[in-house]
Amino acid sequence: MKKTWWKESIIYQVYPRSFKDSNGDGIGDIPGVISKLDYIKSLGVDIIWLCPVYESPNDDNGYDISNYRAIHPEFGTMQDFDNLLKGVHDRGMKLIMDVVANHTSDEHAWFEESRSSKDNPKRDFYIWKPGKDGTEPNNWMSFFGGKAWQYDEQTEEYYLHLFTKKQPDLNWENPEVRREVFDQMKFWVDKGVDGFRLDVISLISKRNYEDTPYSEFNETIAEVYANGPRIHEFLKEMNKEVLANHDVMTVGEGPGITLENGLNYVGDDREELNMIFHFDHMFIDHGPQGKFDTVPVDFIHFKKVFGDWDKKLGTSGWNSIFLGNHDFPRIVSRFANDEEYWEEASKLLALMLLSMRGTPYIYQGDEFGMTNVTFDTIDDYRDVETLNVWKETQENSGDLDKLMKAIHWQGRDNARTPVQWDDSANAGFTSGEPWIKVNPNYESINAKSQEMNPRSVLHFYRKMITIRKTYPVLVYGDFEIINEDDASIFAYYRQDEEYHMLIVLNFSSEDQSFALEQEIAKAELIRIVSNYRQSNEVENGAIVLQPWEGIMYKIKKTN
Ligand code: TEU
Ligand code: CA
Repeated sequence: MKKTWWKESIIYQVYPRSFKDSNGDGIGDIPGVISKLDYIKSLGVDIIWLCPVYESPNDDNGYDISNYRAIHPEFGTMQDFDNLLKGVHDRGMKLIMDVVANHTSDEHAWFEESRSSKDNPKRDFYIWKPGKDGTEPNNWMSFFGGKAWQYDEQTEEYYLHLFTKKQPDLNWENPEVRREVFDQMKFWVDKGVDGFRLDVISLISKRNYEDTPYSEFNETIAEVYANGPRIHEFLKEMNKEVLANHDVMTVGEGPGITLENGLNYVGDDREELNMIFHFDHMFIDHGPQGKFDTVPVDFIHFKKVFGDWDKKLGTSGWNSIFLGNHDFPRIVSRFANDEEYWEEASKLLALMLLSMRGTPYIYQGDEFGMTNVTFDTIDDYRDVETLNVWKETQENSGDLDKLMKAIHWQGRDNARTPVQWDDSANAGFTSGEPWIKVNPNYESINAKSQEMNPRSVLHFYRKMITIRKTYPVLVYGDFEIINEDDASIFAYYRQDEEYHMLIVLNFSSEDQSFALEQEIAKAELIRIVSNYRQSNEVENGAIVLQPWEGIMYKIKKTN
């Protein structure tokens, strides 16, 4: 297996709008990020992934770009960006940009030209179709509710938008479009950025526009919207035009990428991407009607997702390890316990995230256990996906109480409340009125108080990061799940020529006994780390794990 820096790195994701406000307008900004670079560095992470900071009308918080080469004034100036990049590099870290190239904003100059007339030279930059029998060209649906086609009066045709109607999809079939996208990527490479996170890159090549049969939305994504016929050709072209000859990394966001085709994106011999984010564990609690139709997480399936993907990508490609981001609930609320065992459970997830094979991604605030939020009224929500589903449900006289509960579980704003820096007003995020309310639990959960407590979640993350850097087996070593059918314990080995590690994680609020395999029971086990002050000893070949306890052992090799 080839060894490289991005396999050995730990990535920290910054959603700048919610990170730190420097000028009191209530919106996080680039100078705010700069002011926290020492903090980020102190975690021990290597790379910062910066969510979009480009010019944008903010229909989808910057994932609707109106100018790829300009910084949104609410985030600062290009000079601020240059200072940020320098600050990151001066501290020995790297920075990757978020590229949103499946679609632009409808306020991008290209789209304004494109929609102006059928013979405009930019017409073919987007996907325009005449209606069929007086209605949409086909039955495609938007990820954010409603039809994926918008009728435009001006030229009496429909354009495709897989996300909101203010996010028209680019036509990647057009070589001019690809050249423009690659050119703006080169612009950032020339500035010295160290790579890219590529938004919904699995969707850029479209299938034909006949009606495509679909059933359940999540499956439909893979079969209808993602993995289109020219996807690999486009990615190879991007690699050749932008990435080759630069030491930059890529991670492609891949809704619809499956176990069967994942390696086609990241295989060592493919010359496409370095890593992808697949969604098999992110959609795990989505029911037949999608994310707001929540079903319980099937824990055995959850483990299997990690096992299966490691088998596919672990050695002939590379995996990324993440449990959440700006689109999903807070990880401790979703996969663990944010009440009685909040502290243990937050640490347990750190232990998991940082002991698997693949590059780990930490989302801002998770390093000190930020949780979901439960706003009582829809007026406090900001996310376009949440607001759209609310409106739709209202129009159809659906059950709004039920929906509100689902929003509390699944809404994207759970991850977007401001980072809780301290226990002062607005959690130290802003001196003004924050664009979205702060989670009221900031007085007990915040970075400052944990900074002062050596036993805090925050210090545990630092410890786990140090441990990952100390034992390369945690990066490259084989990953093997031990007790696939255990409904409470996630246990696995990491192993190379030098080391053999055992990780046991109790994902339940009860004591659980874990029986060691015979061979292992005979060996000497050295406890490297645990999230409890006091752990039980191995007795009669078994360990009794306390609620949400996680332990990593080094197994002494005997010859
Ligand atoms: O997300 C893509 C994606 O698949 C999401 O729509 C995801 O399914 C959804 O958020 C789950 O609720 C990316 C960005 O990460 C997201 O913030 C953008 O809104 C979206 O693309 C459109 O650019
Ligand atoms: Ca600001």
